Amino acid sequence: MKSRYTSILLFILIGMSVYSQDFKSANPKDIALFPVQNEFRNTMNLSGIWKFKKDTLGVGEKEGWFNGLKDSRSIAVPGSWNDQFNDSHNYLNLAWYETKTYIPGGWKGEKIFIRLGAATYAAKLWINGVPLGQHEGGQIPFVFDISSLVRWDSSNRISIQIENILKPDRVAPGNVKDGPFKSYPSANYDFFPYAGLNRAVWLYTVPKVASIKDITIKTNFESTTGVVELQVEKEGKVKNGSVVISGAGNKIETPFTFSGNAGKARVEIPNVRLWSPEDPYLYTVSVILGDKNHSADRYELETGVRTISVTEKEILLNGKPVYLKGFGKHEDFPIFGRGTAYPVMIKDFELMKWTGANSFRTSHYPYDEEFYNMADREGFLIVDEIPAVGLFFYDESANVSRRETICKQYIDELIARDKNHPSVIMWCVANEPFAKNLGGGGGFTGVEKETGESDIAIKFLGGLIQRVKEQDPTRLAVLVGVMGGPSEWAGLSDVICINRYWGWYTNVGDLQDARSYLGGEMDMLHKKFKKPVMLTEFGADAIAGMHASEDEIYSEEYQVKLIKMFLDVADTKDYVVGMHVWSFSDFRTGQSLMRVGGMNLKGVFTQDRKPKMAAHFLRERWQKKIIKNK
Ligand code: BDP
Repeated sequence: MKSRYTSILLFILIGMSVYSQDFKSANPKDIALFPVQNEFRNTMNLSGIWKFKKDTLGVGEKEGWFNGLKDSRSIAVPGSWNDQFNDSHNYLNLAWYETKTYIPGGWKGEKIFIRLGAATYAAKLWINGVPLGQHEGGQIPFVFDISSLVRWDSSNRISIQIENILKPDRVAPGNVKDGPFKSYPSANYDFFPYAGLNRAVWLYTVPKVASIKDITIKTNFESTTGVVELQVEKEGKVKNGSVVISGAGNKIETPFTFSGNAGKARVEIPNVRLWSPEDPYLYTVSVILGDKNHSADRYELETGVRTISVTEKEILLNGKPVYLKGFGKHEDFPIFGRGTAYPVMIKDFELMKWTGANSFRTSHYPYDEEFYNMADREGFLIVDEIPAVGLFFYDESANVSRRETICKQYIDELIARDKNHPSVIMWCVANEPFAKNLGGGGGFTGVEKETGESDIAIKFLGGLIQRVKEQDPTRLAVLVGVMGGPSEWAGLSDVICINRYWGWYTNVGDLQDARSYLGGEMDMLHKKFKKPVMLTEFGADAIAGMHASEDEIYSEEYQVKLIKMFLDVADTKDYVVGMHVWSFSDFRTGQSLMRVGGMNLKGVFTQDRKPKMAAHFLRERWQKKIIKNK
């Protein structure tokens, strides 16, 4: 009897493993090159109206919903599903998306890929009913080769199963027992866990015989000569290639040969025009595979020549001190949720420029690729953050190491995707990793040491910083420390990045005391680590239209006064390299007594981008200087 059960169990287990093997995991390297249209490559953007169905009972996979969604409703892609309907705001469980498309006949003989810009949080993908791949991580693209599954004589069904179930062993985590943010839904972070196909889905081709897989560009300059070093990865039997860099009156062609699948080129640009916020000049870099007359593939991108480095007190852009003025942001807007909405993006850049800002942090996850293209063109400096918010270490070790594995995957994906953007100057590996006992601030309390929490955290966070540096030594690697957290964690960062809420969560309403705590703490951190300090968050909630003649929290006046106090204190410290106000605009959160109407109201603009008094104040203040006068 026993052996019969054992064999049934074995059978089920084998069945399960065979089944799960059908779904390949996405390879971070495959997202390196954004789909482009040129004489060798084709693209098709599948944005539009798709079919959608919630799978509340979790039966879709068993019932074969990938063979065609029945009784579905319509949904816009891209866009979070939560606010497109009247009954799904808090729904985070399984749901299915489906669309159908013909593939152009001209694509025959090419390699065909599907790229999902962001499926939040985890997705499984079927093409024409055949299981293809899966991906975990809600704000980073992933790619699969679909060439062998394409039908040419009928339309092709694309089925995607998505869920955003909040779990402690995910990143960002949710449903954490005793987590810091008590809200519904129970995310371990302070923004709404919007779910679904939040960015566009693309089909695209690359040439089958030989193609460019990846391009990594590193820039430098010596006197007036720019130095561009390229690493090119390819597939196929082509032996040589060339790179053409054009811009600022130059067109420089440099041939190179491959050793295996890797090729390298070094290009010198005379009288280089360096990239900076004041002059965000972009060169066009065109990589060609094969000979000029028999080329096999081509990929073109725009990039800037610039360097970034750090001293004890400064961030240097092209060897000159630069001061970061700007915001922590969110991708958030009514109805679309976290879905890409380019008019909103354009408006955000317009408003950031209007305030005189020159930078922003992609808190708390990577944004849509167009944000980075815009920042390159408009001269904004980006702190590019992986979706590692709400991390904690006082947990079962299996959960901690699962979160660590996912963070490493995010780093690989983010660097693969964003490494050629001159606007990206820092990689941020975590926002506010929590210690069990906040309140240390100046350093470890005995408790983290006793419980081993400090060792685990240092290994975890230090490992992430290290991974970034191995992959990209040309930029800064940072993490953002939480108020009251051990300073040793924040100290792992190239720039001491801290979020501080003196005058709001602590010393609420009392800006006098807040001022002295803030100044004292910044001095202590700089003295301890001998690194520049940046305030990555500070701010106060303000209800647009609420006014008060005396210091009263939630009034627009108090928000202005608090922001002014922070900026005034920072101006007296020669080691402060940047001030990012939290937040650019009001944004949706889970529901809690702290969040009236499920909104965080720390925006200096409202959610629909109307300026509060604080936005006018910043415009007055920031328009005055871009580079810190030393
Ligand atoms: C910090 C977080 C940010 C929150 C902010 C706040 O980094 O995501 O929205 O504080 O409380 O804890 O407003």
